[in-house]
Amino acid sequence: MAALIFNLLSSARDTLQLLLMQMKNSTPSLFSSSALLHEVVTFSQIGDRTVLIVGDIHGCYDELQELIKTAKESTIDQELYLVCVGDMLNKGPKSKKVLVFLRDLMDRGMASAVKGNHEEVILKHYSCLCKDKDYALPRRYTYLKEFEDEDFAFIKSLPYSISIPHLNIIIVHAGLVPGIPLHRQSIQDLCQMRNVETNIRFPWGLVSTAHRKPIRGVAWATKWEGPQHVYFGHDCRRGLQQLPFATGLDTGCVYGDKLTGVLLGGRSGIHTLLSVPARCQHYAGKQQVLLEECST
Ligand SMILES: [Mn+2]
Repeated sequence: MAALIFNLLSSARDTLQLLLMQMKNSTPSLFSSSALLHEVVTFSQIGDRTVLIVGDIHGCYDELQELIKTAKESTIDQELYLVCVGDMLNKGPKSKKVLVFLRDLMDRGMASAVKGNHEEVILKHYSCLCKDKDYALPRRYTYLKEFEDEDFAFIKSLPYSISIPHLNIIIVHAGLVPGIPLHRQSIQDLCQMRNVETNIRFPWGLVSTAHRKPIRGVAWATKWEGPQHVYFGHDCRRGLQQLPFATGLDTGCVYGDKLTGVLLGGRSGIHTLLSVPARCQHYAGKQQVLLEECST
């Protein structure tokens, strides 16, 4: 009898979780735009190249090039495989250059990237532009006028998570809710969460809830127990986060702090953090004032 009740409760839990996921994923259309939500990058794709995982770039093209240069000097492998944790675009000065650079690398099998919440916002504006050619882009997004349809198609094609099994790692933009399998994570949580709250006790254990704002709960990475190590961005207020099974790489380059990456694997089996300083404060935060581009 006890087993029957447990099975019924488990079945109810699964149904409830599925419904919640479907509700979350179906609310805004911009969160259901990717045909391939979760990408797996295999050893045959990377080979013995060293992997460089880079935090939120936000159009800081010069710092990205500087970080890649530093990475190449730090490893015996001259060819890197670049992985971006999302929010490659927006806020900073050279989003189009970052996009063109990444697309070229990906075309040549030398990079992968996940979508961040800023890529989602870009797709939302693109959707408005498609529906209404007179749609007025907000001032912060007027730079999108120089984007072609194929640029937007490229952004749309990016997955929400990348798993690299031979390194036992997962890359997402914002986070993962502990205890929920990857394919059942909400797309919104993958792109936007910062905290997690373990707040509902069911007979089978505790259930966690994700929060966008770090007001309730704790940093999700402190509750993540693996087995895969997760590399993520999105949380520049907390800066570099180094937990046993998670590393937060958003160190606020666009706000004038630094661009951080981690160098992994390769022939030397390297595992080291790297960072380069921002050339200037490119973006002033909540005032939403785009500062003058660096003169250097
Ligand atoms: Mn973000």
